[in-house]
Amino acid sequence: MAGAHRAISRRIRSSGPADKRATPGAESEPIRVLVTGAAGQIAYSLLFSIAKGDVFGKEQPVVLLLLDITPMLPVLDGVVMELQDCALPLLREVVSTDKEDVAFKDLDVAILVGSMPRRDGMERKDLLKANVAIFKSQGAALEKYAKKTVKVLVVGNPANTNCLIAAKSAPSIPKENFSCLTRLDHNRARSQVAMRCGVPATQVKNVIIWGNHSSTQYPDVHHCLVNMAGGELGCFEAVKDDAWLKGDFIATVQQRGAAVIKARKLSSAMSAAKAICDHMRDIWSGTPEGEFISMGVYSSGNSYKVAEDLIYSFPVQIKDKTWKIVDGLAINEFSKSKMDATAAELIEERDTAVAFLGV
Ligand code: NAX
Repeated sequence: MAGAHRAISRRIRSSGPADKRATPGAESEPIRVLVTGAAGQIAYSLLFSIAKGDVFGKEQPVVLLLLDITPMLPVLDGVVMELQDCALPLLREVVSTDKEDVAFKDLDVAILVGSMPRRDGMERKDLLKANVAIFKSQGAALEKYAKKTVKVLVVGNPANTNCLIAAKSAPSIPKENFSCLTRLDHNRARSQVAMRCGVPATQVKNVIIWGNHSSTQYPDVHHCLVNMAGGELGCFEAVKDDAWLKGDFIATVQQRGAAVIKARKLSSAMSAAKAICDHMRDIWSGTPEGEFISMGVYSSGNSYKVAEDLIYSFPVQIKDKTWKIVDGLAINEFSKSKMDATAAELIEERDTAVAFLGV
């Protein structure tokens, strides 16, 4: 019976010497990577990529810490067995637990996927309240147990506000170490443009997701470049359909999550896991020269007049594990109004969430 399952942490070590033979040069210290919601569907798509070196590099050993709630521990056991059965050279240890003090200990990276899902009949406020409690507790655990250099990526929805609450609950960890996932929206926008132009997604760069990871987000292609017909074209010139770019394209990206749920009867998981890998790989190794990507980061000090003290998605470049918002991009009236609308939603969400903090 799931509820009667022991709420303990379990450690499974992979064999050391054979691993070293299989991976020449893999002598560096393993990094400790936490994934929460580890028994869920996104984690199921994500863990293999992390464990095989797609995120932190092919020579970086990892210890995986897997956190889920107590009733999910038996499911987590199955995930651990599968990770073992992959026989991966970089995976040095797997720890599965329902305890925050075990899961958050000495972390280099925290990927916070688990959150309270919306249930039928649940008010938005009640959902926010439940998630404030989770991310306040996990922020406090980061503060108490993780390394101060830990990089924290929040995926669980509402991702921006959950990230803000976690950061506020970990005052001794730099705010710059926190970010939330809007890379899935970014990849969706990139792919939509690529399909329209008949080129691979790699030929499209510098789309921007502004604001909240919600249907108010603004996918902006005014600075996007498409490599086609032997040169680099601005997106509007490449697509040759302004009405689509200003209408259906934006709506498609904003509502893509709902469209996937309608078709699959489950929310995005494979594409979410891929986006998490892209996001964390870029934090770890940097963004390509001349390119920017989207992620939710602290708005304080931004040059776009977005309100302070929000986790808002901006175009960023990353070097030496440090992100910087890309400044000075021209913003027209069309863009400004959409950036303001998504900021207004985030302000309201933040104010409601912060009111719950003291409760
Ligand atoms: P699942 O319901 O499959 O898995 C979530 C897991 O989290 C469950 O195993 C659950 O037991 C666990 N969990 C719940 N509370 C927890 C807690 N306090 N500590 C640790 N684990 C806990 O959901 P899945 O499809 O994996 O989605 C996870 C989250 O990602 C959801 O909140 C979802 O809305 C969000 N998403 C965010 C995206 C983004 O771009 N920011 C895109 C994909 C996804 O929709």
